[in-house]
Amino acid sequence: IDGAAGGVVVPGLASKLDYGAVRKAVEEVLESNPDYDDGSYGPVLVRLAWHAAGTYDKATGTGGSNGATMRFAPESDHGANAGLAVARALLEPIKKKYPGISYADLWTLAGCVAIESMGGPSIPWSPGREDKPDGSYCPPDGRLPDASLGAAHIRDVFGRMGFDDREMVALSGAHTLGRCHADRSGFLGPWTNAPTTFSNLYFKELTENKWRKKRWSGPVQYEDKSGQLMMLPTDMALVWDRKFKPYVDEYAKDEDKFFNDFAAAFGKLMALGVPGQSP
Ligand code: HIF
Repeated sequence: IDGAAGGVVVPGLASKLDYGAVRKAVEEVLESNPDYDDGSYGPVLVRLAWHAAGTYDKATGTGGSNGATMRFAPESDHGANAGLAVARALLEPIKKKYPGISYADLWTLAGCVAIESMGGPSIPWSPGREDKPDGSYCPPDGRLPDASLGAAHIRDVFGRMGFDDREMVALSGAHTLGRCHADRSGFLGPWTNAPTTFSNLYFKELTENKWRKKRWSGPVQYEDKSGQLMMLPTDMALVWDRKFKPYVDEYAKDEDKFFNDFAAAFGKLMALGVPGQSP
């Protein structure tokens, strides 16, 4: 990670920022509340980083993590961002302690640190994001994916950001982390039995477990025989689509390959729209 070690001079700032210290501060909050979900804030920090970045539109160069516009309405109130106030509040004391880091850098760095701390690969990340001053810079609603749709929608949304099929499947492996909350998205439950460990378990569950529609009054989602694990329609689309499926199989078999491809794709996601870093 560029800038991870020692002090780095940030353009426009007189002081040096110790990104190593910021990383350490993030690590310290991850398991600071054993009663939160599965005992780690890691997954919701990964979701914050990705929702900040995933609004990017390659064609117009709008959206993306640069700006940290999710601090403001209307983006903070977009349905897709329900529950992320928890993650933003968690990072507030770190921002106070290290005011030289932008929110946009802090949110994306925190997501990367969370992945690494939960056992994942090291994600390429560089500072350089600047915060926008108000909500007039927010991207329009509807740029983040709708979990009730299928393969065509996944390609629309991630293609708009500039990802190919392999990258889309690699990224999807992040759903090995965390869970769905009825009061945030309407969906319910974790994808794996190890939701605070980064691994290729999501792909193993997708290919080796049996999935059926859950019978309940909530939105369409899939469950395994135990009824404890879940998949979203967009997750099932990866095994139902004949072009996505070979990558799912590959990552289920080869965790090293998944880690390599994931690190590159997630690093690319974090860099979208960032001056000097975006492809
Ligand atoms: Fe998620 N995702 N995601 N996601 N996501 C949820 C939770 C997490 C989609 C929908 C949902 C990605 C892609 C997609 C994480 C990380 C990533 C939830 C549940 C939904 C509905 C929210 C809640 O109720 O709390 C869709 C439709 C995606 C496109 C296919 C990324 C690849 C997998 C880009 C990604 O990195 C993480 C982590 C969580 C868990 C959050 C938590 O609080 O535990």
